[in-house]
Amino acid sequence: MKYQGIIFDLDGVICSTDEYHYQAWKTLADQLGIPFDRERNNLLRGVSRMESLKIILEKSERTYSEQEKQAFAEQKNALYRTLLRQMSPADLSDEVRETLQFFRDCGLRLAVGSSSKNTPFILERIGLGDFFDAVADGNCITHSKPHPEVFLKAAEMLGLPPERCLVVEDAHAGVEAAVAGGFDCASMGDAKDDARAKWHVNRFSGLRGCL
Ligand code: B16
Ligand code: MG
Repeated sequence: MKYQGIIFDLDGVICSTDEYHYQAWKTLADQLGIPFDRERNNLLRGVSRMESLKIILEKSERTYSEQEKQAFAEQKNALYRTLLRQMSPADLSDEVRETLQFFRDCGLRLAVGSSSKNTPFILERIGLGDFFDAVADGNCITHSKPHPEVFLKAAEMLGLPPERCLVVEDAHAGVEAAVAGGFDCASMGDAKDDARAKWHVNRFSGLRGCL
């Protein structure tokens, strides 16, 4: 088997917190009178919180101080975390749970590679707090996707070189990060047709065909 490990993006791959991100950013954008819709929300996939805010504020007619930007990001995150509290193990689909177990039974080492600083909280909510062999997230990196740092960190934590790991992503920024780090990438969801990915899957269970 070519791969000895798999590194999964979190939002949009393991679970769907993308809708909560959208609702929280939409509330902030409406309050500031900035146009924001689901199409624009797609640009925020995989990028950090402050980068996301920067993209939203590009459509603003005025500029904001660093202090105001920090306050906006904190406000968004507080609302986002309130929404995340609704999540429970029922938000992890049977398909994802069974496919993860299949990979584990194959002897693969499994990791999360996410830009989100809320990763530990989300994994806890969906009942995967202790499941992964390694978790690299927004709390342990200085460069967000499309920089490869988070995936390189995850591979290092797994004790594997990039060429032995498959990265699974739903964001173009994430596919770019994986390729830049020397990983094969399986893309799905919003990034499914990204030509830089080696594999293109319609659904999570389709990842079994990448081994
Ligand atoms: P937070 P992923 C990313 O997670 C999200 O896709 C992206 O929309 C979000 O801005 C980023 O996490 C930071 O999240 O505000 O929770 O730190 O897709 O890399 O798992
Ligand atoms: Mg994602």
